[in-house]
Formats: sequence, C-alpha cells, structure tokens
Amino acid sequence: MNNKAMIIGAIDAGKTTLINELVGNDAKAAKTQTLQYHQWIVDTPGEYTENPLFYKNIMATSFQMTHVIYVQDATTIKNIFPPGFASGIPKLSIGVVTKADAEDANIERSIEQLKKVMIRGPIVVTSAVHKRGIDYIKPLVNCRTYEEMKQFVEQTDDAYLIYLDK
Ligand SMILES: Nc1nc2c(ncn2[C@@H]2O[C@H](COP(=O)(O)OP(=O)(O)O)[C@@H](O)[C@H]2O)c(=O)[nH]1
Ligand SMILES: [Mg+2]
Repeated sequence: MNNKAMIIGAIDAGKTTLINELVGNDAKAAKTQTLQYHQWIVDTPGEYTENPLFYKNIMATSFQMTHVIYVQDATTIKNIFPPGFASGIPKLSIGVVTKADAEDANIERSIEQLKKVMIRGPIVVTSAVHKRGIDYIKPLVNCRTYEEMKQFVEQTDDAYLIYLDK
C-alpha cells in the first residue's frame, strides 16, 4: 500500500509494542531513539511528542505521510498533546488508546482525552496483551479519506472502534 502512517504519543505509551504487533516483529520493544521506518508505518521517539522543540520534526515527517496516529495510554491521566494538536497537522487522524487490558486502564477517560486532540476521525481501543483492536489499524490506514474511514467504522460492530465526528 502507498498510504503511510506516523505514530506519535508519550514515552512508554506503547507505540513500539503496537507497531511490533502490526508488522509482526517479535522483538521486545526497546527504547525508540530515532524515527523507525517500516513498510507502511513510522515509529517515533516519545520525546517528539513530549518536547515542543521536536514539533518541527513531527511536522517535517508528517509531510511524507497520509495518516497520523495519536496514541493515548489508558493508564495515565497525563495529557501529552496540546488541545487541538491534530488540527495543525493536515493529515488524516486516527486515535489509538493503548493498554486497555491494564488493571488501572480508564478507556472512557482516554477517549475523552483524544477527543480534545483530534477534530474528527476513528478512535481504536487496543491491547497488545489481549491482541484486541490492533487489526483495525491497517485497514484504516488503507483508507484515503475520512469518509472511507467512517464507513469502515460503521461496518464494524465493535465497541472498541468508534468514529468521532464534530
Ligand atoms: N498492559 C499492557 N502493557 C503494554 C501494552 N502495550 C505496551 N505495554 C507496555 O508499556 C511499556 C512501554 O511500551 P513501548 O512500546 O516501549 O512504548 P513507547 O515508548 O510508546 O514505544 C512496555 O513495558 C510495554 O510492555 C498493552 O497493550 N498492555
Ligand atoms: Mg518506542
């Protein structure tokens, strides 16, 4: 596929673990120090999102992408993205909640956090431990428009996949 996604989010949010699941990499996620290009998805260090000095790197990398994936860790109340962050990046937005399996996960709170970041787009709730939600991500990155992503969500009857429309 020609479409490409960049994944961004806090340090330890579960970005690399998620990508390993998506590309079938068995290695345990090590700390991500630089951009990691895979076939259709690009991993970024959490510092890119946590430190505003790196926003220009996010912007520069996003030029080559069709999609940007905003990751929210379900186990943290910490808001890592500035409000409306996605509105400054003119690419298709996908929200992903990670660690849905964790004992201290709060999925509702995570969705609310992503709603403050994204204007619209799908939100996928995932667990790398239970292998849930993850399979929705590649088909969403295959979509070329918000309309296509919305259709995909509407065709899929799963509470772990929602569509945010404002
Ligand atoms: N319980 C649980 N832990 C996870 C999940 N995904 C990642 N983790 C853990 O979160 C930590 C950080 O993961 P990592 O992928 O390195 O995060 P990154 O810094 O965003 O790339 C690791 O200890 C992972 O094992 C998940 O779905 N469930
Ligand atoms: Mg990483």
